Amino acid sequence: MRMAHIKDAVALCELFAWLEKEIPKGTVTEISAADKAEEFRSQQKDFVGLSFPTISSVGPNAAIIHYRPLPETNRTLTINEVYLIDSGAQYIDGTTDVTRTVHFGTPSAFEKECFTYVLKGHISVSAAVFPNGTKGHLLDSFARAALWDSGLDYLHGTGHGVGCFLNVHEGPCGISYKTFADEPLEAGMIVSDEPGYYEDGSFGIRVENVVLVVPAKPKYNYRNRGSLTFEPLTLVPIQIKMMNTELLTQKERDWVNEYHRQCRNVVGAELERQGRKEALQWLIRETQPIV
Ligand SMILES: *[C@@H]1O[C@H](CO)[C@@H](O)[C@H](O)[C@H]1NC(C)=O
Ligand SMILES: *[C@@H]1O[C@H](CO)[C@@H](O)[C@H](O)[C@H]1NC(C)=O
Ligand SMILES: [Mn+2]
Repeated sequence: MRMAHIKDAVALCELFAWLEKEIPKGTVTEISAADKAEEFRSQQKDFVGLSFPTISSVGPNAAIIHYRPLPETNRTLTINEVYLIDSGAQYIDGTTDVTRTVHFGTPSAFEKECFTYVLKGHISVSAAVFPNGTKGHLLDSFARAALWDSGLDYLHGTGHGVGCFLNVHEGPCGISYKTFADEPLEAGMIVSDEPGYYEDGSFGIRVENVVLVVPAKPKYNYRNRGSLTFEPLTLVPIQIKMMNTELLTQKERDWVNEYHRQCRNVVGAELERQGRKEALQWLIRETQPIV
C-alpha cells in the first residue's frame, strides 16, 4: 500500500505540474484533466486501472458531491475557479483514493476560509490519538468541529475502509455520523479521511488522504488498553495557496510542515529516480514550509 501511494503521488505531481502549464491556454476540460490523470497513473509500475470513475470538477460542478464529468456538463478549467479532483487507482501492490482542491489563480477570502476549516477537520482526524477499540463513528465530529463552529457542515461521511488491491470502499470500519460499518479501529486498518465543504452553485472543497491506523504512545496508558493514531499513506501536497494560515494553530501549521516534509522526501526521491524533473520542481515549490 505504501509503494502504491508513492507511485500515485508521482502521477499526481505530474498532473498538477501539467495543469499549471496548460490551464492558462484554455484547452483543459474536466474530462481531459481526468484523462491526463489516468495517463500519468498508467505510466506507473503495476498499474491495473482506476479504482473508481474520476471526479474532476470545477466551480459549481464541484459543489455536486457525487459529480462526474459528462460531455453535457464538462467545464473548462480556468484560473478563476476552484478545481476539485477525487481519483484513485488499482496497482497490484495497492489501492489509492485521494482528493485535492486547488486554485490556479487567486482564491477568494471565503474559499480560503472554508478550505481552512476543512483542512483543520482533516488534520484533527489524522492527528487524533484515541483509545484502542474506539469506533470510527466517534471521530466523525472531530472532522466537523471547525466547520460547525462557523455554522457550516458537509452532508457525507468522513471516511471509509480501503482495501489493498481490493475494494476502494470496504468495511468493516469507517468514520461517519452514521453508525453502520463501524467495527472498532485496530492497528493495521486503512481508512480515508475526507471532510469537505460544498457551496451550492459556486464551489466544492474536499481534502482526502488514505491513512493507516498505527499504535500511539501518549504519556499515560489508562487500564493498559493502548492508544492509536493515524499515519498518512497518501503523500500529495495540500495547496498552501488555499489556506488562510492565520486561522491555523501552531500545532496545525506543524502538521502541515511535517506532512509536506514527508511528501518532499519520499515522493521527491521517487520522482528523482524516475527522472521526472518538472514534477519534482513542482513538488519542491508546493512543499515550502508555512510560518
Ligand atoms: C469538453 O468541453 C470542451 C470545450 O470546453 C470540448 O472541446 C470537449 O470536446 C468536451 N469533451 C467532451 C468529451 O465532450
Ligand atoms: C488493541 O486491542 C486488541 C484487542 O484487545 C489487541 O489485540 C491489540 O494488540 C491492541 N492494540 C494496541 C495498540 O494496544
Ligand atoms: Mn474516498
